[in-house]
Amino acid sequence: MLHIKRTLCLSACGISILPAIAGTEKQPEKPNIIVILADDIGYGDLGAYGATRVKTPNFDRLAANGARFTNAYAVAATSTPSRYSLLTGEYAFRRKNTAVAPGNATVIIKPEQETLPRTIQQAGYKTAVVGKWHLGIGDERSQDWNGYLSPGPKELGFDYSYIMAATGDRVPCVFVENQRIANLDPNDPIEVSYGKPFPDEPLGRTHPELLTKLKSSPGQGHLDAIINGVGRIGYSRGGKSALWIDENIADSITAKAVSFIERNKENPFFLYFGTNDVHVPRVPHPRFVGQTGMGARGDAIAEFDWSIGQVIEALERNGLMENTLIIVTSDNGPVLDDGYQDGAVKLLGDHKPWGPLRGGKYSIFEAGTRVPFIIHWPAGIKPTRSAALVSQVDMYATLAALIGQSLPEKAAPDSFNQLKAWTGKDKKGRTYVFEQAETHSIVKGNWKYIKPNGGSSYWALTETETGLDKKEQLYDLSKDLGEKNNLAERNPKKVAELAALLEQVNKANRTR
Ligand code: NG6
Ligand code: CA
Repeated sequence: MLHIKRTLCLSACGISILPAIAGTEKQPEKPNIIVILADDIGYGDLGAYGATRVKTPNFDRLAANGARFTNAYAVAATSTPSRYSLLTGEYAFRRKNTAVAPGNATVIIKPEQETLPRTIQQAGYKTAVVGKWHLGIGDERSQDWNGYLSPGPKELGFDYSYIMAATGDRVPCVFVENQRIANLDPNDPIEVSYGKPFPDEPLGRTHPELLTKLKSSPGQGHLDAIINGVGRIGYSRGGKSALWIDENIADSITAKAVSFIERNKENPFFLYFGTNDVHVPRVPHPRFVGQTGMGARGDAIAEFDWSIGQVIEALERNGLMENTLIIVTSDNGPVLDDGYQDGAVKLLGDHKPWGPLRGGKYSIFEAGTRVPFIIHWPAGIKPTRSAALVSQVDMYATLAALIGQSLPEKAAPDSFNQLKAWTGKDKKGRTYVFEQAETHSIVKGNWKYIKPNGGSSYWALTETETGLDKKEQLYDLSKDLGEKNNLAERNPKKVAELAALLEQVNKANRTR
């Protein structure tokens, strides 16, 4: 019924129906688009990518019936730059203030910039962001946590928003719905500070006995405000009725994702759903606790899979599964201890969050940015497994092409249309992938080149080999996926070629 209605509307409204996807007879109507962006889920964390101890049946089902990529990359090894690149089609290093943002950051993507949601919106879609945002909100003059926070998602092209401003471990610990804090009592306003603490508010560092849900890891901060028995980064006071309960975050945001789908079943929609799982603090709902025997991190993966299942059910209930394109991927690679003693290290056992790759979150090695990436779209994509080189920076140009929306000249400066790779017609994908962590790297063909960095704060966290950060590195990923054998000295020509390419990307303001 719904399908017929929409097709009729598309023709009656004079909107051109999508061109047939190459090689298929079908003429799909405009697909709904859902991007499910996990937080800190690694290459090896999900069943379809080799995990066995944690069960991810919902993800695996989408993977089995869709396109599954083995060489897919987030642009950066941390959240803010990764998400910036996905939503703008621009490498984050080109812009200031795109490193991991504090909870009171002002809006990082400027309203005058072109964005993926706005381009999709212009094609007649209803657009929403639900869950983790981490791209700042408001500006210096107008960031009023007790009022309307603008600019924000609306000004960037999202019709509806229900967001966590930054991360689970950063204040303010509240949901912001359509740019106002949800459930805020005007008689108990919230105050937020990343400078001075509020006098008389107990802090993690002064009142460790109040850290009842999770203890912070020694030397890793998370000792400022205490919310829900968990120490956070940053200070806040008041706003009690609006504070989230960590155990319920997945339920709350998943419910909002589902109700957006329900509200928009009669028109094309774009849902950008950033889960809080499996970022710290990991406090999954009690119904997941103990499910994996791997502690909070494993149980949070199970919770993540449950969220996917809820989205699938909502689509099926409304007959929308066939023509909804669902992407599931992650913002950066995995980390075990990211600041709380939650058992992730102790209970890991033989689970390999990073799969066969080296490094993890924060790292320029493969596990920092190579992530699970699947696309499920029965109407347009046959089940395939692809080793094509794909990057989240291409989501903008590719989705625009998919829905027949031309890109404004200034839009998506580093984004290429990879529709053929997405649909399995092109086995190669990009000619190269650019990655950003504490330094930059390029993957091209079999080769991975890492630019020397000269020492940086994050390197110390991820690498212990002395001097590695000062050397050029070159790995043959076809033989050495674990990046153990630095071949730079033996292959000066390859090093020169890739170093030159990297510099070219660096110097240009765009690569498209
Ligand atoms: C780090 C935090 C870490 C996490 C990360 C952001 C410390 C010591 N560590 O600075 O806990 O919040 O930032 O993660 O504060 S991300 O996935 O959002 O990029
Ligand atoms: Ca992340």
